[in-house]
Amino acid sequence: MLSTLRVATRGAVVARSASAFRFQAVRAGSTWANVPQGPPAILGITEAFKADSFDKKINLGVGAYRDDKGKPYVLPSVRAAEQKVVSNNLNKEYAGITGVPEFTKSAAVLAYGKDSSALDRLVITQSISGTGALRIGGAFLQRFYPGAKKIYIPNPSWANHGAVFKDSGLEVDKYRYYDPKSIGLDFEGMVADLKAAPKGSIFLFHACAHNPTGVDPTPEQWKEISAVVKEAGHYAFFDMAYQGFASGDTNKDAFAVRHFVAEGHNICLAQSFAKNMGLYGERVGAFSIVAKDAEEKKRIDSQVKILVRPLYSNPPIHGARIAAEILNDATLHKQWLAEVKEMADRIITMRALLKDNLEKLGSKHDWSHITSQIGMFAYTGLTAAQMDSLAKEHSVYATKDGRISVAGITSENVGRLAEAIYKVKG
Ligand code: PLA
Repeated sequence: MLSTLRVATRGAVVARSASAFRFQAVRAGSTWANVPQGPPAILGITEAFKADSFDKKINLGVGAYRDDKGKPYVLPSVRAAEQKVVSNNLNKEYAGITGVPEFTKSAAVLAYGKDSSALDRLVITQSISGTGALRIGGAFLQRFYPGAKKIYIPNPSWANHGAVFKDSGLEVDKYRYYDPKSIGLDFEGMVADLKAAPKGSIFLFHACAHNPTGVDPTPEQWKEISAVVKEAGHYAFFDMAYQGFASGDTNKDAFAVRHFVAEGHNICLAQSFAKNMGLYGERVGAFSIVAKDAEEKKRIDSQVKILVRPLYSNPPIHGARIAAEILNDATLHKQWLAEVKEMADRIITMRALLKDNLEKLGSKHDWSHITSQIGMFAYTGLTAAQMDSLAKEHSVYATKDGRISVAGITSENVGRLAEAIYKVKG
């Protein structure tokens, strides 16, 4: 087989140079000869950033919090909790399939609220951070959702949502969300799309700090969305990757989730502790489903375990133990909430500074969306070509959709960033 291939290749390249011929021959002879080159993912931005030798380069690609010196930040509450975990001298045995119970119990309380009716009928499993939670959810819906195996995600959405759900075997469609003209929520379009979808459709909602737009529905709008979802018999899947990051208050940011549950929606939820605890690489998250009652909970729980076991057997323990220490220790919990608020506040300050700097430079554009948007990102409205110029001419790296991670802006680099944006956009 291989030699036939080589012969065929040889015949086809007679007229080409010897080096082209050798390359072809090697490619055709390899098992992976047909693997196509894919486009770089978000981490490709970090690679381009690292390869840039300019000392004032700025990386606003990935949504990772930086302190005002531009350095990765480990929360003091996390350091303290980690010390406690280490000094407890625990063993390294496997966790159960659904993870560290002290963690999942407290993660549920953080999301749903301590008095939530959902807590007694909640199926919850620890997950490989938010992405893993979404993937377990996608797989569960693919296997058991009684209606169409299709999920509607906002347009735009976090770039990975489509891929996660497609790889889970769901069809992916979009609903209107962002209006580039008003640089705000297309609430009417969103509601119209919710109403137009076939009854019993699955909808993904960003619980707070929508990525990439930083545009969230107001509490009043959430109430209306909940009513429309109920009327249509749709199923709500919440992705809460930024609890605390939007407002600085974990309760406020959980409004949509808690309102839906109070209104009788038996939602499912993906939680991440990457951003609000800065546990990015520890991969701490949870996936939960609100069941109808204890009997249903038992059945769902058994199937979640059957789903997780062949995926990764059971989750890592270290990060979950850290998060559990913080959530279950009153003093550490309080300290952590103050630190979340501090991070959210620094981001808000950087938004204001960026806008001020652009205005001082004489930019005639309306930059008010930079301060009205919330969460980690600013959706600048810059085109892919302008983002390219930012990278090539100004060593400012961010995603092509015009999203910049405000968490990467500092008092020192904000001036240069504003100048760069002003130069490419005016
Ligand atoms: N959901 C949303 C909306 C997100 O923005 C992210 C992360 C996740 C889930 C998953 O995060 P986790 O698996 O680390 O918990 N988005 C980041 C990182 C911050 C990334 O793309 O990987 C972003 O830069 O968009």
